[in-house]
Amino acid sequence: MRTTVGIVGGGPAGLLLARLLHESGIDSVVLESRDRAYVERRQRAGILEDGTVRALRACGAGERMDREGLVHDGIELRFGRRSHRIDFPSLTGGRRVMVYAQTEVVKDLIALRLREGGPLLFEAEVRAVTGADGDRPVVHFVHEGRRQTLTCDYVVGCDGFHGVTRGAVPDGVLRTYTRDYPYSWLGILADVPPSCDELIYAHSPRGFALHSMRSPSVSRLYLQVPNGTEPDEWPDERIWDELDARFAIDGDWKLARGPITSKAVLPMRSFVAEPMRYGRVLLAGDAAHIVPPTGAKGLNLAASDVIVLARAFAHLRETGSAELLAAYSDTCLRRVWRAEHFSYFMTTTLHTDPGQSEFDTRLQLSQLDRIATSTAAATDLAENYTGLPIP
Ligand code: RFL
Ligand code: PHB
Repeated sequence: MRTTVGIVGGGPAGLLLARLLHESGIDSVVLESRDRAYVERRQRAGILEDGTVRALRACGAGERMDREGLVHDGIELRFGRRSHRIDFPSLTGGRRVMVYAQTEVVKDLIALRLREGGPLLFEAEVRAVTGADGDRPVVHFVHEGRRQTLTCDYVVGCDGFHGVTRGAVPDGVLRTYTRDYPYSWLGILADVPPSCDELIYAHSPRGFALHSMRSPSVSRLYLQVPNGTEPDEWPDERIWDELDARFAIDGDWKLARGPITSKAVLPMRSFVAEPMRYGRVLLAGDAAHIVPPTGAKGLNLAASDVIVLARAFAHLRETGSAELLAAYSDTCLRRVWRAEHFSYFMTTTLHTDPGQSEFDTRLQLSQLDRIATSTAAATDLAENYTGLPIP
């Protein structure tokens, strides 16, 4: 097989890239190791930045999002038994976010890709990418029990944190930066209308909690738990009692309970790999960087990487100049590091570290109070949360 751009991984990064390239008349092949049902069901992100929403709309993938997605104008911060709202449009010159699950974005992009004729191969497991520093990199994969190769002009690794494409960058060239956090999230889906109109990020003496949603009838909630926690240690009643305790404020507010339909524990990590390009191999999305989910940035960073990359490929096709491709890594990394810092900041300001002193807690509360009372501090949060401009 042969193509212009070989795309490893059919998550949001790979699928959006394939769509954007198609719009510019550039052919690509997407190889995805899992089956379609698995990829469409994997529970992950829920918040789309303004720039991600616009990009999905512009490439024809926004129709159902605009019908079913929930536009949010702010978030609520809870700490010290009080509640504070951060209003996004007034602080950012009109930016908002959209609650529309990653599962739905992926379903919409897969449907579009198959309608435009693919190629998108499921259960195609990439084993290695070779020839990054030559003219024709090759993707080696197994599909329907047969070993195959895909020869490309360029290969883009959109294969997530555990993918293989990053391995095409030699050890002496690749630099990685990692931070693991001493806590995880227990995430649940529940068949109950959300108890709030906007997301609630709660700092409490018992640890962090987040109230998000998937639709007017499905709630998504998270609790900070110790690393190594098994979901079985948390029967439903214990989860609701703990959420109640962490969201508690003075005044009336009640958390509605309902049947829990999914329960999973997620570790938290920050990771960056530099550079995001080596020869004719490029990395995008979680393959190059991950963030703890507290800033709602992972999916959005994956989208902004491939928006920058698709523009660079279109520029190459139109002008013959590889200048934008050469700048890809530097262009993306500046925004990536900003999102890394914001995600780290949200995480460490809202969670309770197991070794945290009373002094550390007072610093967190002071920082949260500053955000709640200073327009400058709230603006900084709102700009980062709704998403900085895509370069
Ligand atoms: P993905 O989604 O991991 O997709 C990679 C794809 O590559 C496939 N693959 C391979 N295919 C072929 N051959 C191989 N050898 C392969 N190895 C892997 C995989 O099967 C998969 O389909 O990466 P991508 O596309 O870069 O997208 C990144 C996002 O998925 C991720 O950043 C977000 O989900 C992070 N995240 C959030 N991001 C947000 O922007 N807002 C949020 O609110 C948000 N919440 C979250 C999150 C992530 C979470 N988890 C589970 C990590 C909440 C959670 C709970
Ligand atoms: C989600 O809805 O899954 C979600 C929302 C906001 C976050 C993380 C996850 O910061």
